[in-house]
Amino acid sequence: TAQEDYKLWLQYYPIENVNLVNTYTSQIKGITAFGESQTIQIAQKELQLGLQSMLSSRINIEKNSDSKGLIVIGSISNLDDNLKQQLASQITSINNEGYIISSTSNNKKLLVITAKTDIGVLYGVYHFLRMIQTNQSIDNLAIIDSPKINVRVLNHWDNLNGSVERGYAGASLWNWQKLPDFIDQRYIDYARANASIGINGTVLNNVNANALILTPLYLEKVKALADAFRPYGIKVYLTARFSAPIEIGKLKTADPYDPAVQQWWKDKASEIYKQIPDFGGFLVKANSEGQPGPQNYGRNHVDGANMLADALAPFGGIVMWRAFVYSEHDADDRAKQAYSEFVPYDGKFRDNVILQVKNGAIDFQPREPFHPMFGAMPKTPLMMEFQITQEYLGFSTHLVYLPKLYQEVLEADTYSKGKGSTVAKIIEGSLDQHKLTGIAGVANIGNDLNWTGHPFAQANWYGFGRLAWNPSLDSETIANEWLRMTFSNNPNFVSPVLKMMLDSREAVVNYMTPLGLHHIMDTGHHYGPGPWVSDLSRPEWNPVYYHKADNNGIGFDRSSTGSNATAQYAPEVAKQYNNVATCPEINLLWFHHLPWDYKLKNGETLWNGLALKYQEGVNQVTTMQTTWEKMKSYVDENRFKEVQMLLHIQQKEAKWWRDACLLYFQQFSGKELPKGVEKPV
Ligand code: GCW
Repeated sequence: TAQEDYKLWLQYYPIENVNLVNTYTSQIKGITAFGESQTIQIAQKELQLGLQSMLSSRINIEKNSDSKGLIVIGSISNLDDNLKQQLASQITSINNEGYIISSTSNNKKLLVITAKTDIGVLYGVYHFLRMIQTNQSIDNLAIIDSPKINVRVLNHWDNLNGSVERGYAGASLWNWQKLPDFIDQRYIDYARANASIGINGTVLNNVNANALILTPLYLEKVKALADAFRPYGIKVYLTARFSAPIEIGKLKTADPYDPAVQQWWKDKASEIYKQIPDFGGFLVKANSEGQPGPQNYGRNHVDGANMLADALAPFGGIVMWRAFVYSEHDADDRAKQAYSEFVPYDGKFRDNVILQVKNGAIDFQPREPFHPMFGAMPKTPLMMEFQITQEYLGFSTHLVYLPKLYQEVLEADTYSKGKGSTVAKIIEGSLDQHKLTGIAGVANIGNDLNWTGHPFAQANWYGFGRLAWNPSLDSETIANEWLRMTFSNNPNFVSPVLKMMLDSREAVVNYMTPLGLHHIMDTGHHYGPGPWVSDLSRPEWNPVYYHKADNNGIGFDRSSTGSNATAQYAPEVAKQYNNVATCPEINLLWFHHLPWDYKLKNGETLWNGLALKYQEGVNQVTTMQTTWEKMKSYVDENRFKEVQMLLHIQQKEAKWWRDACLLYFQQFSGKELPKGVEKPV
């Protein structure tokens, strides 16, 4: 039923294996919770709900921890002295959001879930439930875990009128008209889902910002949401429109050097914190795609970001200043602009500023090499911005498992401090010793019954959260747990569908933009192919700018003989990308313009290889369909049919992509399609 869609990965299906149920029920005799907070009450309720549902039996709440086989939850300071002592040494190794799940060695055989804070306990409870959901053993547990990144936020590109920029799952969740007095149950369910994967912040509104969100009328509504989310460990952040002092403050300017402007932001911050004492801070898109910013007044990003940072600092707030900027003035290579604009300011930002950098230098493509800013600003904290919503990857119509993409970027080696300087280590702050660390995911959530439009797009929200907690997790592990929690533990289901998910990312790359091609989606909406588009007023809006196909060949020369964007990487990386022989073929046409008869590593010509990749993408989607057809007996009817229909569309559209791109590029290559590639009809 539609209700199953709604429950996301928190289905808590009854465990089918009777032996396993017996083992668990012999180990779990009840729950004791220490502490009074709402968070502890939520943790207790969730644990009871989950266990009762999965074990199909009643789980009692006990007042004390005297009897055998109890699950004891509570932050360390609330536990009894005996337990406190037992766990004293372990507790020092976690941070404020971390937790410990530990079986006691005494004959009571208690299972203790504890932490420094109640939020940590809630995270521990979700970890424990996940273990049961995925049918793992709970014998002799000694789990110690902490998030590796501090700020783990969703970015909602939600407008105040209820629309969602690049949102494909219905309208915004936030009902501004009914807030503050009406708290939709959906807000609670949203917070719960986020808490279950460790997301601890949410930016409620679009980076293309409307200043009205900062007016008293809206702040009251924002406060209501913050109050609803707080027990789940989720802080609220807002986007700050740089020109707000003019638009809602009646000032003549928003110049960051103007004392009246500075004061306006200080007053605004204190007004916000009066209502929301744990307000997270501001996210800012400035001087990008028409948004106002400090450059309008001849100032720079540092001036703008630091002014806002100074306003928030007394209250502990942060500024997430986006690095996604590009202008028509310097359009020889859009990929170079963010680096050029920001790297000179390394070390100049306040301590409570973090730069939010997209994973690649162009824009959330199916595949991009990692953004050269990672590793290039060691004195400035950088946070990652991933897109969970599939703007360039088939909206919520195509099944694409994104954690595969995220993992590829996180594992990329920047060489900024020699081999092993991965992007993950930079955003964890471990490479350059930063205390402020963060990761953002542009949400794919809307008010669709199933939250994300495509049932499998839920995995992208889930996977983002899991990687935000621990960027070293493997995307396969994440897909495996998500499938078990969301659908079934049956190996006949899990293993083929797991493979389908893991292959889906490469499939979309193959049928849309193989071998390093990028940004050839039809313009504006970015859905479907449009490599021919060339008539838009700004050069870098046109797909032809990115593929540069002509009779001589195809690809964007960003090597030292071209735009020299490669020079923005560490020498080791630049050298690898510059040389066509060492440049990974997955990035080939990102960095090189090559003749149609250039020989690929497999011996095929570039033209044939490209055509074969497009065909491979189509074939992969066909395989996904075949896999899914066999899964009918493991999945509820609604989700089975939805995915079946969506895969059917994806298959049609994979062919559309192949045919459109190959017919278009063929005009330049002047060559026949190789054997194995279906002729367009
Ligand atoms: O990917 C592009 C989108 C814009 C978006 C912009 C950004 C919010 O096409 O819709 O605006 O990036 O990230 O700022």
